Parts: sequence; structure tokens; C-alpha cells
Amino acid sequence: MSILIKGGTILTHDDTYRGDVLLSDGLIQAVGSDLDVPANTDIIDAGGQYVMPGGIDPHTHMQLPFMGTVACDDFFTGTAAGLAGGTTSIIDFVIPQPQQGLLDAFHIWRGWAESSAADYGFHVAVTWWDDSVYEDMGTLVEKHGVNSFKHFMAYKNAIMATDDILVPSFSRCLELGAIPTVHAENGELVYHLQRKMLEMGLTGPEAHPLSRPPEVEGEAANRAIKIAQALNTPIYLVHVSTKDALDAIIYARNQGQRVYGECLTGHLLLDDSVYRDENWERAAAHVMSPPFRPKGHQEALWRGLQTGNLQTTATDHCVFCAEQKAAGADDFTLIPNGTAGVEDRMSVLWHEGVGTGKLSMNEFVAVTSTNSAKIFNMYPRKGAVAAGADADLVIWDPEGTRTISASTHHSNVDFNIFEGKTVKGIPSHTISRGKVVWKDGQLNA
Ligand code: DUC
Ligand code: ZN
Ligand code: ZN
Repeated sequence: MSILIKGGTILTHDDTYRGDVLLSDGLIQAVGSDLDVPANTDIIDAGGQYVMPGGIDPHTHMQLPFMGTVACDDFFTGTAAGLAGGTTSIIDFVIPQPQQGLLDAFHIWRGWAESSAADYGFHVAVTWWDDSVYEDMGTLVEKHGVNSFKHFMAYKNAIMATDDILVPSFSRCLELGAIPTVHAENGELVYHLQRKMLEMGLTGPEAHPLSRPPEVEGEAANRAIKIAQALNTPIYLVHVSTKDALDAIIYARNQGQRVYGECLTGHLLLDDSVYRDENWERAAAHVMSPPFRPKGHQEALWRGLQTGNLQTTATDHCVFCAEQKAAGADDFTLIPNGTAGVEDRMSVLWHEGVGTGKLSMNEFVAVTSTNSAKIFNMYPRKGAVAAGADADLVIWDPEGTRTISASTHHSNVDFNIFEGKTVKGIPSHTISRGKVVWKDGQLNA
């Protein structure tokens, strides 16, 4: 079955023009005007709307086993929520426990992801080191299409990668042509400050940001970037949330170093006052790492996107319901870390970015899709509106509105950090591999 998207304005990372798009067999067959259209082609009228590449969220954690529980969106519900918001691909994380084989973990995650309603890829975390990890990294790149390895510089006594892991792993990434990525927080400092908060009797969510101040991220970002520089590897920093880390990126990029940075929709909009909410459940629902930051950092992140020093936007979608968050009722360090976002990223960024003039429409496409496709080796199969690319597309209604709420979102989680926010600019249709999976508010994942 073919589909012709007719009469829309095509929006890519570098162009805006009137044109039609013909899809069949999961691929974009042609883009232009007066296309040869087979009989029985379904026509979608995209008049007054934009046709752009489906969103790529390069940072999600579906059904992640974490902090004694399991994230409550599985690969189906999480990717379905993404489709409802115009995101047609995610890159999730395989996170082996220390001493667990990387390939073993990879196959477990691949099994879970069979239920995915959208396309997915994996970053694989390096949480320990020996010769078998070195070997497995090679197999993952050469046989399984893995392009990136993740290093958690925080989470001491769990998955933290110390320098004796970062150095050989970054070096192996360079040999393989894969890109090392880091969660940049100094885990030793976090551990120390968490103990200090508890000793002071600060046990609630208000202590969470105090235990992870901006310097914690700034130090780790600098260290990771310098290690990468010494080894001559490119590096990608996930969820850059502070001016401190951004300044390290800008400095390195100005020296000609190949450093990439991602920011999260939540970090662009919210500040740390959410942790001082008198309602414990609401405050705990915002506990994620890195935390939401004091006022001022958000503006710096927007500038990072505008100047191109940050290239991608993501969500770190990793969701825990109220009863799971309650594990930390007496000790904030036990609150499972994570918030939602995969469904809301595109609309919130359009509304707050394009709607305010902070981002051009083409920059929006770049930071929501194309740049991730390029950095993680999927371009131009993903992130493009071009013949031969996967037919992952969004038809974007710039006049449509939606009021975000946990009561109407498609994720399993019972909370939304953007609750009550009305956004202008929504997907009227999402098309995944040539199939319409979201149309005028109806999800058919
Ligand atoms: N941060 C979170 O908030 N959740 C999952 C992992 C992470 O680094
Ligand atoms: Zn992280
Ligand atoms: Zn994450």
C-alpha cells in the first residue's frame, strides 16, 4: 500500500519547500511535485502543515531494572507514547551489571525490545573492564550495529565507571570507530554529599539537588573531555544540564576537539524549585539525575542549542510510578531516579523553541532528529526526508494545541513534569516505516 502526503511544506534540517512525499514498502519512494503515483494510493492532505523526519530520542530507558525496581514503561508502551508525540525512533541503553557479559546483556535487552512499537537502537554501557569486555565491544560493533558505548561516571557501588574503566574503554571505542558517551557526574562526590545530607537530617527530595550541585557535573564533564582529548577520541555528553558542563564543551570545541552534547527537554524548562514542593510525591516525582538546576542554567542550555554547541535533545525517559518512588520515603537516596518525556519532547520544544523564536524550524528538525541520526550513524536512513530513507515521518500541525496531562498521556507513568502546560504545535500524523500509527489523536501503535 502506498501513501501520498500531499500539499505540505517539507521541513528538513537545512531546507523548507513545498512538496509531496510518496511512501511504500516502509520507505520514502519519491519527494517532489507531480509525482508518479500508483493506483490505490492513500492520500493524506498535509495542507497548512509541515512534513518532517520523525523524531529520534537518543536517550531513553524502557523497562530499565534500576535502584531495586523496574521502570514502568516497557518497550511497547514507551515507544507507543513516543509515536503519539512524533518520535519514531529511540536509542535505549543496554546496562550490564558489573561482571555481566556485554553480549549477554545485549541479547537480554534485544529480547525485551521485541515488543517495541517503533524503531530502536542501543548504546551499550561499559560498567566494568577486562579482556572479555574489550572483545565484546568489538563483536557488538562489528556484528550487531552498535555505534556507541555509555559510561556512567556516577552511581558508586553499582554501575559507576571510574577512570580505570573510562580510559581503556574510550581507547577501544577509537579502535572500533564507535563513540564513547558519558553521564557526567562525579560519583564519589555524589556519594559523599548524599551521606552528608542524611547526617544533617535532610532526608527528603529537597536534598537531592544539594547532593548533586553543578560542580559535580562540571568536574566529570571536564575530566571526560580531557581523557577523550588525550586519547584523541570524539565524545558525546548525555543530558548536559549545567552551564558548568556546557562551558567545558564550548571550550573544547573552540580548541577543535570533537565534543558533542545533548540536553533534555526537562532541563531546558524546569528549575530546582520542584524539589521544594511541599507535597512529597510531587517533589519525588521530579527526582532524576542530573537534577533540575537552579535558575539560569536553563537559559545557558537554550544558548547551547542556538549556537550549535549542543546538538541533540533527548528525554532520559525512565519512569517510576508513585508507589515505586515511595521506596525513598525516609531516604531521598533510595528514590528511583527518573522522569518521563518521550511523548512531549517534540511539542514542548516546538512551543518553547520555535514558538518563541529561539530556534528556527530547521534547527528544530536538526536538534530533534537529524543531528542524532548523524552522530549515531543512522543518517540518511533516519533523520531525512529523501527518497530511499525510512518512511518515518511526522506531519506537524503548527496551529494544533494540546494540554499535557498524566491523565491523557500514553505512558504508563502516573505523573507528568509538564502537567497542565498547553503547547501549540502537535503531530497530526505520525508515520513509522510507512504506516500511519498516530492520526488526529488516535494511536494505532
Ligand atoms: N538518570 C536517571 O534519572 N534515570 C536513569 C539513569 C540516569 O542516569
Ligand atoms: Zn544519565
Ligand atoms: Zn539516562
